[in-house]
Amino acid sequence: MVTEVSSQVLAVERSGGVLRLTLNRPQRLNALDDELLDALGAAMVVARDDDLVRAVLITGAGRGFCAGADLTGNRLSGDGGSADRGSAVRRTLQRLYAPLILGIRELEKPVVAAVNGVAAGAGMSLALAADLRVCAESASFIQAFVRIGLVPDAGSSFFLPRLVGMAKAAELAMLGEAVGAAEALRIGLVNRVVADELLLSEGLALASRLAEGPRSVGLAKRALNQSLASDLRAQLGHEEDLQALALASDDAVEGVAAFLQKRPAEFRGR
Ligand code: T3D
Repeated sequence: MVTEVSSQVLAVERSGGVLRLTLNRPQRLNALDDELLDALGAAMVVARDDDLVRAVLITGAGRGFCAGADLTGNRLSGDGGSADRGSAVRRTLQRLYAPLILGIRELEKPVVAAVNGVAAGAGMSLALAADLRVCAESASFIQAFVRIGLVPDAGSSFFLPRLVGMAKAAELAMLGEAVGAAEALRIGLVNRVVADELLLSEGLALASRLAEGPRSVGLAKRALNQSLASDLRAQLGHEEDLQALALASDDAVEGVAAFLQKRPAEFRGR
């Protein structure tokens, strides 16, 4: 068990190769205050540095996944002038949100979000930053920013058009309407929808399966990240580089040997 980075607001447990992060402020639908953002950032560093961690599962305690920034914090609701609030928010986005979102995307291990309830504002951004999303039938997604006069942040304006296309992204960001699980699946926001009571077991099963995968899972994530900023010629070059890295891994040797010996491969993630 990894317990060092567990805190009251974030439960961190490792079972097998999966690091499970449970946002734990259920009375506020797991809204993000600085303590929770700090804890999430620290957990992503553990995920990166601990070789025993080969996949991450993010979920929420209680009936919500994450209701975005904690609006009871001073930054957004405080008495200071708008310039003060603006610079306080900018500092927080730079210091806490950007490292977290980059930490998820740059982690060369798969991240699964098991969305158990409402994912709103930056809570939706957190879910969108994951590689795969499995959600409960009762889950919903809200670009809540516009409802309170803010713009999408924490990566939502990056991920949304790439996941659902520009027209749908504009609709979600500008109207701020809730998207239910079935619609989220239809438009490509999530990978799977499961019955509420099966969410955790299905999320863990998916993360465990990924954790048992080869080193090339992480390299595939790097390839997909690179493709977001590449033209075809550049991406073909990235694929050459990554294939050379994959071929140098023990897992590629094992994968080919297992195929030839007609047995299941046993990957070690290196
Ligand atoms: O500096 C920065 O951090 C900048 C970054 C900004 C990024 C953002 O995320 S901006 C967007 C912030 N989030 C929102 O605007 C969403 C606010 N919440 C809601 O609109 C609704 O709660 C939901 C639609 C998500 C769910 O509605 P419902 O009816 O299921 O639940 P509820 O009754 O509204 O909420 C339950 C409790 O959680 C309630 O507390 P109470 O009255 O029982 O004591 C509510 O106040 C609390 N809660 C919900 N969201 C937040 C929250 N408390 C603090 N911050 C929240 N975001």
